[in-house]
Amino acid sequence: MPVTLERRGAFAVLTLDRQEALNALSFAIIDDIGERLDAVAASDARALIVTGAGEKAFCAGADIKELRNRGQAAQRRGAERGQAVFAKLDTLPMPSVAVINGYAFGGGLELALACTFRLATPNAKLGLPEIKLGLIPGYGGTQRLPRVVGQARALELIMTGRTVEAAEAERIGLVSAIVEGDPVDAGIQFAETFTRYSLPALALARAAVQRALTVPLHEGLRMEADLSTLAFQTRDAEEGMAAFSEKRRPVFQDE
Ligand code: CO8
Repeated sequence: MPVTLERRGAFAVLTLDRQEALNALSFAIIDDIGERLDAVAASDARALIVTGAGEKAFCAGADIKELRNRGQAAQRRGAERGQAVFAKLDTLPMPSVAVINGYAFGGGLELALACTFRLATPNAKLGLPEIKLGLIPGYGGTQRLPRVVGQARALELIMTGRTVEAAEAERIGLVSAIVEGDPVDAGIQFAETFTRYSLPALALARAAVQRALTVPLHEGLRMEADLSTLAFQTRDAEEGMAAFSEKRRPVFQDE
């Protein structure tokens, strides 16, 4: 199976496994990812880990061989389909962590950019090299990369198509950390730093931050007031504040 979805304890693990093509994204694989993400959304997993099978690649991007000789309408539908599938990550009820364990180019980096967090193994190499093919990113890269690393860096990376090594990716905030060892274990270890918190509170925090760069400040502040008021209305907020007063660890129920 080129896309597998497994359960590891409280976590869902989605693995791209098409190693002969460095886990490149055929259109069929994009559809598979969409189906797996729907299954994750309906599950009680506390976080999703996304990674690539094998030692070499997270994902080398869209399947270049498939992109050729297609009409304009088909190209547009392809880009919109990829964008729609990756956008499912924005609205998953649980956070997602991409563990970039090798090449993450083009659509591969765009998949990682759609995840809530990104980690890199020391051999990771990241980039949006579409310009070298006479193309530009089409699965969200021109929109998500500047939101993560800023406009100037995004322009430079997209217009040169250059490769970013793991250390630079960490320095510019493209990944949160460089991790050693088994990628899935590393992703789970990272996710465990926040997944004991209330899932609704995590989702509200993520929704608020996601909108910070897309709306004017006054609207963002109003939306923050709305969402933080919603957080107050959860039972978990009551539990969290009670636990503080009673000097004990809170037990959140995701309610
Ligand atoms: N698509 C298809 N096959 C690929 C891809 C790819 N993106 N990347 C690697 N492969 C295949 C190779 O063709 C090769 O297969 P074969 O053995 O049959 O020739 C196999 O994987 C191994 O690859 P290499 O021999 O090239 O391995 P190297 O270790 O020498 O090089 C690289 C690794 C540097 C990653 C190199 O493979 C490479 O440059 N790959 C292409 C990277 C790239 O340009 N990615 C961006 C693609 S465009 C994109 O993602 C656009 C997204 C939006 C599109 C919207 C459209 C609707």
